[in-house]
Amino acid sequence: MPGSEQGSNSVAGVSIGRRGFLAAGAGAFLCSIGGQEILVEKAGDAAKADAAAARVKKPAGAKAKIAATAPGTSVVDQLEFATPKPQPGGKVVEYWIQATAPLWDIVPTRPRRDYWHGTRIAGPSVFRAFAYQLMTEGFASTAGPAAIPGPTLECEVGDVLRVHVRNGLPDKYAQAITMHPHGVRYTPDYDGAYMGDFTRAGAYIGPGEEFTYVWEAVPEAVGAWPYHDHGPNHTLNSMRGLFGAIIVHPKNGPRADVERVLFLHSLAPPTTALKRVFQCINGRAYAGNTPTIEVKAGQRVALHVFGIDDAFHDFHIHGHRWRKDGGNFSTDNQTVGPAETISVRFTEDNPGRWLYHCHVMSHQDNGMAGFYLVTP
Ligand SMILES: [Cu+2]
Repeated sequence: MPGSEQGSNSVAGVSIGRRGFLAAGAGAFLCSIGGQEILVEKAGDAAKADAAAARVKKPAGAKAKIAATAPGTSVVDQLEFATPKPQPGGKVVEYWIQATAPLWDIVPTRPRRDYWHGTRIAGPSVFRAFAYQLMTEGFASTAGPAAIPGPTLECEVGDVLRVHVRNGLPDKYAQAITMHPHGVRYTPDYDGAYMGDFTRAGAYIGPGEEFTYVWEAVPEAVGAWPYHDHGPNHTLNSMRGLFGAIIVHPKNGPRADVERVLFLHSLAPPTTALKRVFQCINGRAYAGNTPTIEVKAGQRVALHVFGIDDAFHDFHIHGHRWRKDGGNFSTDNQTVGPAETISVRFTEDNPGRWLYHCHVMSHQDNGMAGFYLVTP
């Protein structure tokens, strides 16, 4: 019963009728693109959403000011903002990142295999993802694969993140994209959220265009946060891979010896045009395909776990426990909702091969699981 756990009478915040509700139960979702609503409910509908997104033109006010004639315009739309600078002792941390559209294998082992249950997984498992790719300075060349999740952006309190984003989507998938951060401080220019007539410069990066976001690592931003596309087609694009992590470290603070980001999300037929839903960790499904985390006894471990679809997941790791939210009580199974992060921290003391997985049964059985290996 793939995807049946996603039943809801509201998809992407929009109420839909009974027919839509039933479709949503099968993993559908509603994209609102340039005022047009598209229910992406079956394989191939993503192409319709892409075509609609390609027709969304750059709003007139996008380059500088919001058009004063836009209905509902407000004084807030005419505000101008200074570009943030690092705090004394802080630095500018720069990244160059390109959005592109790689073919992505959800179950790359051959034969496709679930190494937890020791079973074969029937194919196919390759789909057209959208992903952020790390580039070298000035977009000179690629610095890593286009991957799910995208590059992890790291800095310390007092720093400023300067993130240069290029829309490198191939012509067939050409449409505006953005990068919207959580957690860090930003002005409306660097929000990266498309808003029709009220769109600012960083909220519409057209095909072939570049934009530089400038975000502040304020003290309250310590922790791990997601970033994701928030352009005209953000629902579909976030579901198919345009997301990644930001980690803000305390200034000169102690760091974990092993730090990993784990994104919990589904890849369902409306997104992938594949036959079935895969429940994924970092774009892969089933232990042996999902990240295998290797740790030594005595190391300080930080696992940042994100929900990044429209379901609630939880994170369970065998043989371990941690303080929930840094409080007085321990847990070994913690819930994580959409665009929420939990940071699981402990000092490793239990060698062996362990499972980690979402404890929603239909998720764990459809691939949301992995191995955690501790050497003495
Ligand atoms: Cu789950």
